[in-house]
Amino acid sequence: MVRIVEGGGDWPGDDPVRIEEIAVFSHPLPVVGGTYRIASGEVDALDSTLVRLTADDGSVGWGETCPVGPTYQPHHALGARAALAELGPALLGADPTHLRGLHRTMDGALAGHRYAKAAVDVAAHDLVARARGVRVADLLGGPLVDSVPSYYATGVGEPDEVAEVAAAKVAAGYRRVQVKIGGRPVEVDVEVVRRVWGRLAGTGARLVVDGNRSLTTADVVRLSQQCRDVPLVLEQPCDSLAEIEAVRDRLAHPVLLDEAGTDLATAVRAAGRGAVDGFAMKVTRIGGLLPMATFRDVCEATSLPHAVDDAWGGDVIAAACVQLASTVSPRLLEGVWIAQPHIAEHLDPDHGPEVVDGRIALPDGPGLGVVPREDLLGVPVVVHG
Ligand code: 0XW
Ligand code: MG
Repeated sequence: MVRIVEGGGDWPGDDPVRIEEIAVFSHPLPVVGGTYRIASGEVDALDSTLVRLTADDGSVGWGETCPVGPTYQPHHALGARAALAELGPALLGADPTHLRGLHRTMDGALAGHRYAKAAVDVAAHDLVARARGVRVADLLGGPLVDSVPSYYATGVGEPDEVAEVAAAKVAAGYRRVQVKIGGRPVEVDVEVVRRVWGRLAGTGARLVVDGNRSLTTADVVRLSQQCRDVPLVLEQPCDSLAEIEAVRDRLAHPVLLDEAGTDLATAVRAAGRGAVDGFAMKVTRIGGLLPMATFRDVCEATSLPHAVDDAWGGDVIAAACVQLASTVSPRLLEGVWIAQPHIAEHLDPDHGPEVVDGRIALPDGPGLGVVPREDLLGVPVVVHG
């Protein structure tokens, strides 16, 4: 006879624990060094949402979600907090150790809004790992490395200025540079690529050119053809997967899917039919670490490289990215982008992830390896429970 257990943990012998409180915090993250400009818009300060889950056995976990403004993808800060307000009552009493069950509970309370659910998912992973005294990476299959490569993303800028930044970042240890383009005549973007490659060629650094959905299909074909001799990778050059597929035969370069990889199903289908050469996946866009681990395994099964990124955010989401990325086969890991180089402060000043010589160390300690200092966070905007 098969007995279906409601909750009770993912490990035999676990005592069921229940979520007793969900606290939601808003935390401003001003951009260091001025405006960050990408094709979808300009940002000067981001509004991060942090979630603290507390269970009835006293265990605690932290999650975070921070859209990079309201036009990068269909996510925005107030949307995340509205979704969490909707999810809160359903989550009270749920078992945070039953990670799949937690997703079912959230999906039963609210359709979509994966970027808000991701904050709960990350907090639950942190809670479970901390309670067991292991790292989140151990829950996700085990780390393969103790540090992961990062990459530097420039803003949209003038050719010489972007080339200077790219060269400086390679000199600082980055082995991969992502250059943002778009929102202006494609001739300027071609010139950016040429100037940047003029500085990077021979250094061993890899170049990625990210259009953030902005180029027309005609312009991405033009750019790719005019830069045939530059061994770059294109990232999300036009708006949709359909647009990318429409021009892929006419491109001289591989293509990574970013914003249009809206969920696991889209990514699985794109991987299955060979529609793209890899992904720039965000932990929050796909809905958290549980679906991200499945995505990682799909990419490994199909030999597709991918980045492990988030759109923006502080120590909590950065640590979540590093924990997951440490479990990715190094030959397929394109890099881990965290916002730390653009942020003034750490919410966990002692353990906040940092890019050093182009790499990020896997945080020590249980759970995510970071714990936000609550005196830096202030009071929650909402508490359920
Ligand atoms: C470079 N990122 C990971 C950070 C910005 O939010 C945009 C993003 C991207 O690749 O599109
Ligand atoms: Mg991108």
